[in-house]
Amino acid sequence: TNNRAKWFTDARFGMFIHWGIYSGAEGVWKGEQIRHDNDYAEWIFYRNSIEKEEYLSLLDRINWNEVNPEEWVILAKKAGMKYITLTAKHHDGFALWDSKVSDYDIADQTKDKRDIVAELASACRKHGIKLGLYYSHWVDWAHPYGWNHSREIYPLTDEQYDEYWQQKVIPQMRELLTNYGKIDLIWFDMWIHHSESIITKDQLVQLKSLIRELQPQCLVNSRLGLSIEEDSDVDFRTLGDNQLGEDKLEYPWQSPGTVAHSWGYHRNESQWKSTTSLLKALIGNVSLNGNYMLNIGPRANGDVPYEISQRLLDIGQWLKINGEA
Ligand code: JFZ
Repeated sequence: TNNRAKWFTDARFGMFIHWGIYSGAEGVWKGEQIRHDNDYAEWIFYRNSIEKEEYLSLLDRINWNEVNPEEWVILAKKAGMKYITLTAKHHDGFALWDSKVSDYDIADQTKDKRDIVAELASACRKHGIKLGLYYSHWVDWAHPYGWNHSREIYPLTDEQYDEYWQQKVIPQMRELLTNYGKIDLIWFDMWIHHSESIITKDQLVQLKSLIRELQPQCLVNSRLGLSIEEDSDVDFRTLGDNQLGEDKLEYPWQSPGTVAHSWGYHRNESQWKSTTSLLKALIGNVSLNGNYMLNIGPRANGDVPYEISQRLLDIGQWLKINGEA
């Protein structure tokens, strides 16, 4: 463990936010549900083979007068959470900030040139919440050479993949680490080891070095694709989705969890975990020196579903009465 991660292990409880174009689809495209057993709502672009340009039409479902990232921060505070991780770019490749790298970003696609990363960053600073950004580095469905699952049928060359890497990933990460003040953590998402993928170790090391160069205090999670065991310079380990801790570990770690099933908002969600089971997950992890990062999937207008906000407020109440403070 290094000093960088001290705030993280002290924090224990965080908020994950999956919000993006997919939030407007709510898990349904042209009357059809997600075409897959695993119906994560944020996968609709890929699962239902939506065209890149047509996907943007979902932006019309966002009422921009109502979208206010500060409300997410206020909810996190009330829940007793100490940090937030927002999907700055999920697998759909769409950037929630003003990216100059491509026009597949929120500022270029909205009238008032909104920049959700900037808005969230200033709200976090105002309320004393640490800021994390999720960046899908491995998977990108919008870039012609970004990885997606059909690449098993139409494989990319290493040169093409590196073109995606050098022309999109590296410059976008540079933007995020340069234009938004202090970033407390970057949350990458690659659930296999790099040796099983088109990504090379050199590319991952390049990315990690960029972070260390531009923001030496910024934490990096193990889903970068280098394992924490082989590369102790990764700051904390992310367990599998909804996988809780079972043992104390040598290094800082975290479980990402959902209140229901999907990460992005899905209108037909039915299996809600009880407040008690969420609290047990948090307490169990904390008892093993781990963290719990609980997801909210706001609606297109930014509203947090009642089923989620209610549970978060209940957890915050419990922590206030029974927690350390
Ligand atoms: C990934 C994403 O595909 C998903 O949309 C969401 O963002 C989630 C937090 O991360 O999905 C995963 C990643 C890792 C595992 C399972 C699903 N895993 O390690 O078990």
